[in-house]
Amino acid sequence: MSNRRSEVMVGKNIVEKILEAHTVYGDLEAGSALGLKVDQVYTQDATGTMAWLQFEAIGIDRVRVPLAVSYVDHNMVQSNFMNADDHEFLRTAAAKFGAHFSRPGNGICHQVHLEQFAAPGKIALGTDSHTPTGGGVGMLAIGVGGLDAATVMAGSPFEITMPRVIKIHLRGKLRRPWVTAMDVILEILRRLTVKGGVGKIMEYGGPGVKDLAVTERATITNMGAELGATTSVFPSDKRTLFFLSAAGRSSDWQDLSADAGARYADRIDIDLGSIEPLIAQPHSPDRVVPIASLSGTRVDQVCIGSCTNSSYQTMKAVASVLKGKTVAEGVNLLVNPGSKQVYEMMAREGLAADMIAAGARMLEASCGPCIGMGGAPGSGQVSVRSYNRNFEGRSGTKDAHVYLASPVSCAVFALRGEIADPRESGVAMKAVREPHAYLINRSFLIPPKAAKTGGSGVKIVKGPNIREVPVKEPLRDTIEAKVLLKLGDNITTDDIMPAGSQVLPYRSNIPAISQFVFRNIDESFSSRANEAKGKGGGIVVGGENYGQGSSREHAAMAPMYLGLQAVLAKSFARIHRSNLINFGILPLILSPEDYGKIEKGDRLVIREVVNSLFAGKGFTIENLTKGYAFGATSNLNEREKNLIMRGGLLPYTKEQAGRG
Ligand code: MIC
Ligand code: SF4
Repeated sequence: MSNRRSEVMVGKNIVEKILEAHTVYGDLEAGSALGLKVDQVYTQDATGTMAWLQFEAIGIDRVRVPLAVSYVDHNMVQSNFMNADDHEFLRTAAAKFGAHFSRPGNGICHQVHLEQFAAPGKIALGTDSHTPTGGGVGMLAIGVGGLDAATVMAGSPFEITMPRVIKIHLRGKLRRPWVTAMDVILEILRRLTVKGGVGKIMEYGGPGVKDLAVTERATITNMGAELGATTSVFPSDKRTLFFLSAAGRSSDWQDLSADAGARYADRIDIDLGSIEPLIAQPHSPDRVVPIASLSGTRVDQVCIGSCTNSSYQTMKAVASVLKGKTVAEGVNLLVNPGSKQVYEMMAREGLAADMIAAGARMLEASCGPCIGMGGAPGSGQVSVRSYNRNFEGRSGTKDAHVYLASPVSCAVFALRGEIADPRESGVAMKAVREPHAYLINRSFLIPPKAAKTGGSGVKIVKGPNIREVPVKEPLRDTIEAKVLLKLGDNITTDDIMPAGSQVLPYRSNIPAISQFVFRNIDESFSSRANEAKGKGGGIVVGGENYGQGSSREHAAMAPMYLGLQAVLAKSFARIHRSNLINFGILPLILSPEDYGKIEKGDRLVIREVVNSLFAGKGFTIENLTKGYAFGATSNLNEREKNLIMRGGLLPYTKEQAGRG
């Protein structure tokens, strides 16, 4: 395969090194389509039921990647049979198809994966947007939709449009203990915003890297998802070796750093020593200000944990803040440790006891309040969380005010009952060091059966709420449809397809979950979409960065089920754009002027859709209601054009498999 970049004798960055070692086709020029061989794929239960149903629908009897893991961490409330049925489906599907199964209670996928499997130099895909957590050990870990994961597990290469690689150059040292890795990523979000990373991979480097432990690096790469970045990655160095040795996996280590003279599309400089304790205000992770500027704000709820801040060291630091004190009256403190391993260490060393004595409500090792699975704040309450997202309504309470801050800052707020600069709070904290050995207990990680015997004798168990994957008809040549909704910038997938304890149980049942599409923005959306379905279907109009946030393909699949034909937006977030294409919905880009003219209720017609798609000259759209025409473009590559033509990735993959 030709690789223009490698033919020129220049130093390589880490991203190029990893990608080059995995290239199946294409080249590393930014903007080119690149096919990659993937080492690891993991799923979580909220996206995983669909991913495994799709894998089953492709018709392959065993995964064709070196490592596949199916985690259960999101849908843990089990208020009826549905969640538990999904867990049983996932357990039996993993046994049948050759994946590890991480039992409910084992922890949040990203934290467990970091502890057990993430390795420098590898490429991993995960059906969750925070998969980049693995970048903390020097792995290129990318969040994708379930169908992309299913096709890769079935043996297809993973195709990406080569992103631009940005260097984040770190120098200096964090002013510990009150300034943490969480403050670093909040500072980057403050500077770059939630769309600052779209089309980019963030590669960390510089002398400041060695100041950060792997778990701190993982906090930064985890929340790099909020920049909209494809992924983020750190070098693999002595601290990586220390972490992997403590995790019992020193043989997974390799040295990985950028060559001298490596080139980057851009560079951002950060002096770790100048960062102060920061906080993101409602309702976006980039609304970041110094904590000091909000001092005195009353706090009703504090949540500590999630995949962003779940390491043993983090929990130990929090325990040392809480030890011997009592959570303020009127504050609810909830703690969800990231993994069983962390939780067991906390229990054995008395850290959990210190938290309980202080009044913390200890939750299980799962996503919990982060995704509105319990722990919703009261009406209009202020909740400060060490999590990664504070989108409106995501907590389960529409009018809650959710802030994001570091775990130790959160612990101080819980004691004080208000936001306070932790450095001036008078609260003491012990310095925490990385352990030389983690307590390794793999009892909740069921390995796949040997390839020889395979899963042939295993029966996959599907409860009554688990429904077939819906498939769209091939792309229409004339799309005439009504604008059902016109939205602003940065619409999240939580806006499109809400989560929370009411909705998540329907993740395996698209007809049922489709009733909740856009529910928090427009209660009548699904009924209006159903009505429009018989009359050509619907169109949604969005602003910049449409579909930011989660990887949930339900935000494309359920609208597709409701008859959505196209989304017209000023720009799209990466994973959601792929999900739209995978489910046959046309993502079209329109200019700010044309965006300004369209109104909800307008009837639009796009003629010669197929021709326009392949000719690459753009689409002409007529606004029948207002009587004018305008242009829109699609930036689909050849593969994407072909698969959207057939109605999406599932029909396309089946057709390819039939041919092969
Ligand atoms: C999230 O944090 O929004 C989730 C829930 O983990 C999602 C996945 C999902 O919707 O199931 C994500 O980040 O991709
Ligand atoms: Fe779970 Fe929250 Fe992490 Fe998503 S962001 S994987 S819901 S802990």
